[in-house]
Amino acid sequence: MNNLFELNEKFSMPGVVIFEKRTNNIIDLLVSNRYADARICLYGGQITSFRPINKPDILWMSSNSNFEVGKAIRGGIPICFPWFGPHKTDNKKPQHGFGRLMSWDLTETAVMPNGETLIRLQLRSSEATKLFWPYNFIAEIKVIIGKMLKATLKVTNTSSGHFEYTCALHTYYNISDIEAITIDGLGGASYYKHGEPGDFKQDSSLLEIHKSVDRHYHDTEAVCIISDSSFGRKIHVDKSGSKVTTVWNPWMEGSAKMNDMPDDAYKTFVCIEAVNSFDDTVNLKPGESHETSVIIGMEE
Ligand code: TA6
Repeated sequence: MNNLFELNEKFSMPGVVIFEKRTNNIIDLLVSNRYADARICLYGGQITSFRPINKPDILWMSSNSNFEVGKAIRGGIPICFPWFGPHKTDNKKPQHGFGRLMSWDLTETAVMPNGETLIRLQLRSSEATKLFWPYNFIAEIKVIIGKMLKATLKVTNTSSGHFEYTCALHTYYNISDIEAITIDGLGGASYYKHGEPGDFKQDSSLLEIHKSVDRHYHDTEAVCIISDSSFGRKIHVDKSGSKVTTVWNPWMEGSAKMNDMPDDAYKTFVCIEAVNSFDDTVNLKPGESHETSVIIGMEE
């Protein structure tokens, strides 16, 4: 359903959930409760804003992002599915899969007993998804907006045979200055570098970023903490169902090459991603499901 009138009739909740149309018929769902404000774009099933009351956004959004069918939204929490990164064998297929390039159906909006808001979105296999991937599946994004933001991608195999997929909750965090933050949690973890052979290890307990970084830390389920003294906050990044954590920042040259972000955008975001890929690819038998979650919160 992608009709503003029908969405309002069926899913709006006065004072809590409303809908807003962007250009190109793309619809956003806006949540407001006693803990936070949030915005979710039905295109891509992408959370683009999570703002605890009276605080700067925890998620970063590019001011130059496309909001156009066929193009990815730059910022928030893109859902990479059913593959992470380039397709393994066919470079004509979209980077990071088709999940972020399709409209997701809203299936539920609800207020929880503690005042948190629950939102569910679904993407089911269709002729359109089978152009890219031959399997039957149901993918669901469950979002809980409270003091913390909890986002879960649940994938169920509804095919008659087994399939495997890779995925990521590719979260962009809003920071004051990339050179002023530290990331705690990955000390001692091993990582692959994007596009470079070998296995590396982070010896220091804190990660500081002073050049482009594209690292896939493996065998880690650790909580990461982004300490941002200028913003006077620590962002807690917890996850489950994922053993790979990717850290990405494209730096100056990379930002300048991407026409959907300002040239100096790299200064104000860092991606810390909950990933299933490499040695943590998901294999599902018929009827089985897997859940990949992030739990994001703030300490002052
Ligand atoms: O997750 C890191 C990464 O795969 C990088 O290699 C970088 O390309 C980034 O994602 C962004 O990808 P995108 O397709 O959104 O430009």
